[in-house]
Amino acid sequence: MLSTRKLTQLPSWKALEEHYRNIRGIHLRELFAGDLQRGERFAAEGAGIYLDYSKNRVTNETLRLLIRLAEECGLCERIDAMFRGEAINITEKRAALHAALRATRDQSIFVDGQNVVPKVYEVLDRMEDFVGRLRSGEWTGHTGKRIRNVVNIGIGGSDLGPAMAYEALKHFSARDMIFRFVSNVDGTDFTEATFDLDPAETLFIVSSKTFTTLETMTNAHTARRWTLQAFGDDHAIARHFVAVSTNAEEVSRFGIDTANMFGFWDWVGGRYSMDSAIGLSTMIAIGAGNFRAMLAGFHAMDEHFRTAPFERNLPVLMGLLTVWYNNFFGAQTVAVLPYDQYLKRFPAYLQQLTMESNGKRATLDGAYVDYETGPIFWGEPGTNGQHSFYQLIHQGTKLVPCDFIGFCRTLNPAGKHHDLLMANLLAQTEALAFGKTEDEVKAEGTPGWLAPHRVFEGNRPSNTILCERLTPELLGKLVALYEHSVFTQGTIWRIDSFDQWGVELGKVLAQRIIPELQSSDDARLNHDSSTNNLIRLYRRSRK
Ligand code: G6Q
Repeated sequence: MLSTRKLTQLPSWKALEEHYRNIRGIHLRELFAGDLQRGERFAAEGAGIYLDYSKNRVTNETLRLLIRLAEECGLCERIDAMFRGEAINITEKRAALHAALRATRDQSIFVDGQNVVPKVYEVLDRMEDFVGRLRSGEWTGHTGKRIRNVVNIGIGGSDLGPAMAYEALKHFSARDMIFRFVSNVDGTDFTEATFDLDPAETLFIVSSKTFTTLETMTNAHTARRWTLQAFGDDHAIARHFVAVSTNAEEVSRFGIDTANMFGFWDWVGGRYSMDSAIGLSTMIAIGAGNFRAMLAGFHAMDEHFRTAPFERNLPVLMGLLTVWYNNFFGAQTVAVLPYDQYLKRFPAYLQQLTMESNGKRATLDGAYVDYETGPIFWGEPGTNGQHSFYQLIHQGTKLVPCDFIGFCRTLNPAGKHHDLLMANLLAQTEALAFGKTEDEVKAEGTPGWLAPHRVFEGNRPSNTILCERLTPELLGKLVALYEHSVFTQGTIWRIDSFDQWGVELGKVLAQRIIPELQSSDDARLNHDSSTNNLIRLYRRSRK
């Protein structure tokens, strides 16, 4: 039951503080030596994903207290409220109902008294029809040529999910088509994405929930000009542009036929939208059947999160472990290390999901926190990272909890590659946990003066997320795992994980600076001396 006490005054928080003092000096070597079954016991499986969390600095007592913390913070009630469609995004007065996007057709989920599941399926069915026509060649460009290139124009939540999913599921994609993603307002992004494309074979998907975002609308207008330059005919727009948006009026003003607009709803947050119509490019790439399999994967993890007891609930366990290191060990970051080349964009995707959701300091009741909230998420695919930043994780002065993500079966069997890849993943988790003592180093014949440099302290925590194969279904499960872990953390920290006020100020200030860069009236500059000076230098250089 949710306590009204301050987080740091909760009995479980106090108990965790004391428990931390007892455990911080204990090495993972001791924990493993004291329990020969630890590797099997500190593990859980959910929706077909296996989580080994034994290489974390936790005991049974830690888990008991963390779960008590979740209970005292009302996690059960918050999960129910989310799945019931309550307006848990309180600062925007909205539900956070991404789970409805992957509900089964026969489910009923109500927002303001309306069952939203039929609407979700109506859009999915329309997407499927459009994708079928496009992939079969029935939908052609203005000159009758088949569409071979798809360019998604969007940013943030309307870009990162589709871009990540395309890379992650490339193995399943239509190999005779080209997919590009334009997000940055830097003209280079558009230019490089289109320089080798034939306009007659190119479809733009303008993906924007609001259809007013500066970057997306600037790129969309550039795409419009690029298309008109090729055909000199306004009618071409309807064949080469479709939209994904909630704003029909703006879509139509842009010149896109609203029959070719795919909608979603205000209860879908941008960074939680890759499984809505924002995933149109994904569906074109992998086909409707694979897209539905991805949704089924999301749903399976939703069900696991909603129903599994906390001690066996993967998102809850991962969320609580993040809180454990963030708030008690003072860890500042979490490294996400997928050992799969297809997941190269996954850390970037997670950066938005985690940091835009939990990088906040105001609580739900409008007070400021007196504890740390969301850590910095970062990472690179293995094994590349091993040859760069892993040095710091192994021997640096900072504690960096790591999530290792690996697959038992590769999509591209090539000799012994996969065994080498997975051996490296396992070796890294082992090295981080157990390290190498000075005695061991010296026993190898290392001279005394060099020994300190070759010692690995160990006791560096990691999760290992082990999956079968990187399929569309699995990707859905993996994303949902992190979505719900983020929600678990936000619930503990009592913040609204679904708003993003922190992106507003910079946008407003940019609007003021745009005309100032374009004018030469020095007298009108009224910023601080640094900003004024930089604006002047920029103007001078442009002359
Ligand atoms: C995500 C954010 C943000 C948003 C972009 C694009 O949760 O809300 O990243 O997705 O600003 O917004 P539009 O889709 O409205 O263009």
